[in-house]
Amino acid sequence: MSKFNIADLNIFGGEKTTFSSIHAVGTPQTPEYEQLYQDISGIFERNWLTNSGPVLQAFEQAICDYLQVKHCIAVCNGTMALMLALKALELQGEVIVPSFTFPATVHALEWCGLKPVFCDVDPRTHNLAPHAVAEKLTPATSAILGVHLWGQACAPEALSELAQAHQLALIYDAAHAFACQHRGEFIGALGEAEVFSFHATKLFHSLEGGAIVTQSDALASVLRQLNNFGFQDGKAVRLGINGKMNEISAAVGLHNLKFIHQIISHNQSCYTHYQEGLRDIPGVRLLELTEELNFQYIVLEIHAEYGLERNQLKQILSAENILAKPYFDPVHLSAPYRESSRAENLSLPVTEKLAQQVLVMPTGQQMDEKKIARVCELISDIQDHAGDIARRLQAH
Ligand code: T4K
Repeated sequence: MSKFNIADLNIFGGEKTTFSSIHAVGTPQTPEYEQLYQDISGIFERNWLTNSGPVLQAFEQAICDYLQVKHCIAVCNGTMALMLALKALELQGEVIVPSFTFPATVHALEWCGLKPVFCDVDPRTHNLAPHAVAEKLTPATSAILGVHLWGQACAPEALSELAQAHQLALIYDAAHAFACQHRGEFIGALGEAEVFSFHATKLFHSLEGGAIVTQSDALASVLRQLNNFGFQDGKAVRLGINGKMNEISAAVGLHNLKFIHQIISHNQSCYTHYQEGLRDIPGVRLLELTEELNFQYIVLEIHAEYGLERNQLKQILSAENILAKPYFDPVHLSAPYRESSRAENLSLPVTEKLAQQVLVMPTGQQMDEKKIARVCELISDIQDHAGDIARRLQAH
């Protein structure tokens, strides 16, 4: 029997928080420093710090070997990787993209002079709904930019069929999907190109970083030029940019890759503990992850039956040092887009609803079975007293 008392909640002046230190979504995985320091001092001893150095080359090869892809072009971040992929494909006109994503997916299109056409998602997977994509096609459509949200493959069979039937390029923002599989194969070889983020908050990171992977020799060669000022043999042959990853980031990435199975297996067990702990709580849906994924995002939907709104729950948890995140605000409703022709009279009901419901929970090294049980018990106790809590929050 739980000894829960509303007055003990920190938000109402309770003296103790559930955790004495912060447990947040996105806390970086910490590598085993000693080995990493040796790798980094080697970089300074060689005095070769960037511009396709030996560590960068080893990192790219390691990614190719791991994902079983032909080419990997490592870059300074995932956003740059997206822009380079879009530029290399020489796209024009409109690109169909979800609005339920991190803004970088859509910003990359605008930075490349492309028009984002926002599309709704499937309420079950949170990924682009292929039937909705089909409805957005126009003669100006040049590509589909799918996002493997939360690491789940974004309907690749249906989107590939659509792309082929309409001669469209198909690219994937795989920022969440490093080491995730679809039908037994690593995500990385789908579409023309796939783009990863290796940002510090990702389960596999290089501090900042990203990569474009592709099976196409021709595309890889263009990408390598674009990523390095358009240079080929020291001469600018294209309008390139500087998207290069430095040696230290590559060393961190190479180092972290050694621990990837350990990290994923821990995250998978965290997911299972959340699954067990949240199973019987009315109004809480844990996004079901059915394939071999990296389990870096524990995604809850808070429905009306819970008795409190998602933001209220977030606020209460936050006061208990549990920093859950309400990813993502619909991009079409954000300042750069909402008053533009991109979002005029646009309604994306699933996206807009999910944006009110989704709450991503802390996972990774900082969490274990006991801590997750405490978090789930708290979410359950709050639900049991939702009416009283809502009244007190209003009076607060
Ligand atoms: N496409 C998609 C679908 C993406 O999700 C992203 C990035 C991209 C493209 C672009 O890739 P990059 O250009 O970023 O490589 C974070 C990340 O900054 C962002 O990379 C990521 N997606 C997004 C999902 O999460 P915010 O705005 O949530 O970051 P922030 O600073 O609020 O940090 C999140 C949490 O992590 C906080 O609770 C604090 C914690 N944290 C963060 C950092 C940086 C730490 O504990 N330590 C740290 O060093 O975007």
